[in-house]
Amino acid sequence: MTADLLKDFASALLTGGVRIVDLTATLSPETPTLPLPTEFGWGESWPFSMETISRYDEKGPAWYWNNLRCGEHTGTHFDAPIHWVTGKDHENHATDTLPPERFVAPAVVIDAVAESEANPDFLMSVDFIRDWESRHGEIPAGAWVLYRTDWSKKVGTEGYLNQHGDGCHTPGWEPATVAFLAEERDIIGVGVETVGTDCGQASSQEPIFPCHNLMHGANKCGLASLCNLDQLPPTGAILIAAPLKIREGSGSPARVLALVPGS
Ligand code: 23J
Ligand code: MN
Repeated sequence: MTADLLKDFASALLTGGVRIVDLTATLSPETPTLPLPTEFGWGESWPFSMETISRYDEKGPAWYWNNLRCGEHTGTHFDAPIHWVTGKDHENHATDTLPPERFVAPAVVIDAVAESEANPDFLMSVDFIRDWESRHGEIPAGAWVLYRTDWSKKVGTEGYLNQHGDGCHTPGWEPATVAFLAEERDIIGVGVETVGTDCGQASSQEPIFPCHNLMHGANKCGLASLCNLDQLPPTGAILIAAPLKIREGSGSPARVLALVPGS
């Protein structure tokens, strides 16, 4: 049975019956990193940088390779539960110990493009999710919830971080919504197109950074800086999203792929 399923899957991959959508942004020195408020003395994440060791030259006549440097939470990346203080006592909560079953899972896509365009501080409510469920069915346990804003299309413009004197203005969640998803839907985690899984003004929400606080507190994961969510169906995609196996890592840049029904 299972062997037949994988055989059918292999042929669907070959014939285009299953398509792969890359949800990963290109990592470069221009990749935006999270600007946290500066007034509290909080540490800063290094941006991505790359230094060539050799490129078929005197440092290595037949080989090209680079040294890399970046924060764990740079570009399209995975947040492990250990990332937040509320998740610090879970078992298998870091990049090297998370069960790999979490890395292959179904995804639902909730479209909030119009709302985010009209209001960059849009916060998704529980009612918004319930309305989505009335059209597409209940979010299944063990699924990723992807928050579509088309915000990834703003990368390279001021509008992406949308930073003003009072901080960033990007969409996110009402605290009750992440509590609902974590407790009443038992999802794997949430994925967003913005630089982090919380809204731009999350340092003034209660609790601060509610998505990080409540999701990681419930041993759930996160995905940030996704792109191409506009190419996914509302239900029916399978996500492959795995962090690097960094010992006691809190997260890492990840290659995130979606399998979707093809022709
Ligand atoms: C640390 C503190 C606040 C936030 C974040 C990290 C992230 O967004 C992240 O990448 O995990 S909001
Ligand atoms: Mn992160």
